[in-house]
Amino acid sequence: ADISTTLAGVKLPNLLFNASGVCCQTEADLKLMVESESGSLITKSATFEQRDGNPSPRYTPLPGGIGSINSMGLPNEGYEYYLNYAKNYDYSSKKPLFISLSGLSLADNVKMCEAFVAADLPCVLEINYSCPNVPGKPQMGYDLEAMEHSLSVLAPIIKKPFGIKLPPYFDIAHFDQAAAVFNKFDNLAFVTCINSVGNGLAIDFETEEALIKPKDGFGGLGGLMVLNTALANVNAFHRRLPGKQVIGVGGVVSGKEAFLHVLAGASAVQIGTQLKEEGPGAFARIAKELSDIMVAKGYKTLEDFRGKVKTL
Ligand code: RRO
Repeated sequence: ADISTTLAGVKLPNLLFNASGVCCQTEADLKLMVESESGSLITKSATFEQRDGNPSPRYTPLPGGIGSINSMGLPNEGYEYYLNYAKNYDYSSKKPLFISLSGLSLADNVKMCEAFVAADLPCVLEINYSCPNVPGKPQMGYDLEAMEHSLSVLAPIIKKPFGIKLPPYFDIAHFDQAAAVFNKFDNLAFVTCINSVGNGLAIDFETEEALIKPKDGFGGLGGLMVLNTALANVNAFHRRLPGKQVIGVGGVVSGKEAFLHVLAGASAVQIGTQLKEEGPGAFARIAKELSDIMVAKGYKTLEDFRGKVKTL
């Protein structure tokens, strides 16, 4: 089956790529993504300056394959590293490049966006409004006024189509209010739903210890345990943002969950925890599984079933 897609006006040979943060901090990581069967790749969220992030252990899978917890704390090489990567990227490779930016202030986001715009590259920006793990920095996605102000400054600077990475929302009123903000910005082309479910706590039963060190053990939850929250957010924004696209992320371990994300309305699907655990071979496997599901169900393209979840 044809699992190609178009995002923000750029063609992806298939809808799968990494969730920002996984396999994308260094050039070596990004090389693995380029060599994989992914349809695209996105870089680690960049700040203005390089960061080491939080103390380890700061990521662990959870027992039973239910997911993962992380409090990485935005370790990254600094935006100039990713700008340089973007300048040297082979855009003829058919795999478009996405760049995640997560400035610690609006002023930093302005400076980083201006630098990317000045370079006039065909890469696409995804602004991260949802990192849950920097001590003292609330997730901007939960402060709609601050997010609207940020978008009102950044959208005219970026000018071309761009996207934002959102935290999960859990209330219908919040879906309505957030969508009303996003609909004010014409060049906001896509929303990526969801970032990790913030500030979970994982405890080892035997040792009675938290599983990760930062923030007294609190960290973002990902993987299968967040699938249904992710599907709800994808579908809620797909319904509320006509003319915009949604990237689905959360709980994709096989072709089946990728299929469900598209049914909920996703135009592309990112993979985090499963990529971290399985490695880049996950892309070829999940692409094949999704294609097989489509053939079995009689769907030829993603448009045949995107957003077509049936309600009762
Ligand atoms: O680096 C992190 O701790 C991190 C980030 Br920036 C994010 O957006 N989401 C996440 O789960 N971890």
